[in-house]
Amino acid sequence: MDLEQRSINVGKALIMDTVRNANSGHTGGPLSSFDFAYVLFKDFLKFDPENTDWFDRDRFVLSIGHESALLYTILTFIGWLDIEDLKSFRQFGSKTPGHPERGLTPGVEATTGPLGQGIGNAVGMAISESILQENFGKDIINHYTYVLHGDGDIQEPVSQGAIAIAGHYGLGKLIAYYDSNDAQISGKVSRSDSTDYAAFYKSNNWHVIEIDGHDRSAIRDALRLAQMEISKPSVIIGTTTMAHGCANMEGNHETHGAPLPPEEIAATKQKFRLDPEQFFYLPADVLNHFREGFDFAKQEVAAWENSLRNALNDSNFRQKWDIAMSGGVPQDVNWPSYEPGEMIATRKVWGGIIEPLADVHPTLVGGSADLEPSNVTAGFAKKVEDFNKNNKSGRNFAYGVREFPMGAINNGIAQHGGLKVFGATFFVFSDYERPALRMRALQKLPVISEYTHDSIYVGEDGPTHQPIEHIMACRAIPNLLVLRPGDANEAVVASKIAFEQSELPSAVLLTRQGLPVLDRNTYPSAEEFRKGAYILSDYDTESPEISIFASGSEVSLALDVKAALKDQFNIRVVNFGCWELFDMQPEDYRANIIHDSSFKISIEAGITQGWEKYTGNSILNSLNIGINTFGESAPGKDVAEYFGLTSEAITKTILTKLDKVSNYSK
Ligand SMILES: Cc1ncc(C[n+]2csc(CCOP(=O)(O)OP(=O)(O)O)c2C)c(N)n1
Ligand SMILES: [Mg+2]
Repeated sequence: MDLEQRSINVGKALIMDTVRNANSGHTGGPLSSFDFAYVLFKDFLKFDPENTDWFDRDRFVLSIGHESALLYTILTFIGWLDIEDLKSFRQFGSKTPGHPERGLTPGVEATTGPLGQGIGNAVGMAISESILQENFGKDIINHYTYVLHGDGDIQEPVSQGAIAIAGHYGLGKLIAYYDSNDAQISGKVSRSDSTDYAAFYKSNNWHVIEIDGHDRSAIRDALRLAQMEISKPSVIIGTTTMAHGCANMEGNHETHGAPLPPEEIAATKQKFRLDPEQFFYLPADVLNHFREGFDFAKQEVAAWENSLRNALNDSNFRQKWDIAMSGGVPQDVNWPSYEPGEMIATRKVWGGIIEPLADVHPTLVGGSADLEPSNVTAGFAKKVEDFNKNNKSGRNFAYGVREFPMGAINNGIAQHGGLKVFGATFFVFSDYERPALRMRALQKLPVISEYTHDSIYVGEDGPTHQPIEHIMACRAIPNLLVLRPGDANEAVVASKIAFEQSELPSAVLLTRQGLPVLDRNTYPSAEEFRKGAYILSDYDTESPEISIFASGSEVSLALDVKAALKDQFNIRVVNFGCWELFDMQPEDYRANIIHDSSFKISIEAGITQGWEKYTGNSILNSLNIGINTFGESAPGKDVAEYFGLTSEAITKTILTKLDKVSNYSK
């Protein structure tokens, strides 16, 4: 048996042992993809064996995240993990969690497991490579992005949207491998699918190569062909067999998500000419064989480091490189500011932010899911031009009506590093992007969502387009900053906060309708928004009676309510635009805002559920004003009136409530 076949057998035995030892995990798929993964990592993938973070490494995404045992085995061959890690597969605190987690395991580029999104991530990485190469030249940025996917990934529509974009953009250095093993959890793929995926990929402008996925020389030829095709992304569709190589269970879909029975493992090891009594066996001859290209890799890295040192002598290059690598915002941005007295829709501010930012931030990218005029990204698009197959230096993405692919792609851009990225749509369609929001929050990727049309003030488009539960649904995602500024100057601050993040993703919620620009001579600076909640207008006397917490368009409404009730009550108005930032403030700051004996009222044009966190839920001492049903189709003002979101209606609600409260207390 040649050393390569022996190495493959040893790798497959490691996978079987790893899953068996954990008594949990996936075996069948890793065995069907192993031939490809082995060839890719041993002979094609460019990486620095001594530095997982080398910037010009080829990227590899395991979209089929349940095949984690496959990836961990390969990472053990490389030396980034060891046998002890494989022995603690799926255990608490290990570097080998159930599904690959970026940031936890060296060599894992993307957290995967929710099928389909990894393909979008890879598309984002390939876009990044292309744009960064335009900026920094081929000596510095020149790598491939590989993605391994299965039947489940390609059935998820998010992948199909990302594939369409990749083909449209002509991402020639993106190479996918489809492990087509005709098995998924519930049986044969034909139970649920009769799509011709070769034709599908072709129609999406991909270069398609079909091979026997267990023929390693065919895999090598296909990878070379894929690398040579530079005008289109390539997919290698490998026809494979589930649990390939197993003694008795080859082809059995039940091997998908389970350890193999010990007898089957023993029989398979025997078939592989390995000792069935030996577990976690990884001999030196196999390791040395796998690592025979490492010396060459180290030379390649040294040459690259030399090129970078030379390039950094040029101050223009250095400046751009520093901005790209820092992930921050340059100092010299000409941020807009707005005068009191005007009515300005906060979405209008977005254009005023990203356009001057684009002037001084060469690696700022982003776009809208076909709502360019509404999201006010058209000026940006005109200024930086569309990225497409004929214009790799374009920095605007015309995503089309593809919110979820947009989200997954933007996550990939952030995973790659080097670009600052935003994606825009209507707030109501954040639902369509939500699974990507969750994955970016989980991975701490500082991607920005600009969500406009943030409430029922959308108006005539009606309940389908009016966000109701969305703001709370976003707040429910850990790590996600949900920023709802109250006027144009706060919208500038909220956007700055979003662009400054190095770890936290954000959703910037902006209005369709005009809002009064607050007079900052009367009120504290808009920079106070950074605290998440701040006192906009305090009690006028020592006896606190009512405090009102409001966000976004309801902030100026709260000020109107205060004005209407000022003769009867002593009222504090708190601008409560970002819960997450507020929760990060020191305790005494938070206590000052929340913990007094005032009657607490929240006002927000969305569901009230959740505000009790700050107002308390005492019937006697709190009131949550909002909308707990779906919206209505009518002009925004009329809808607001219908839901009682006017100063008159709120004043009445408060008076009625306080009247009842005083009756209870009697
Ligand atoms: C979005 C999503 N839905 C469902 C699952 C649960 N799940 C994990 S693997 C799998 C089947 C995948 O089949 P395939 O990609 O062919 O993997 P193979 O059985 O070949 O390993 C499913 C439904 C998931 N991980 N992600
Ligand atoms: Mg499958």
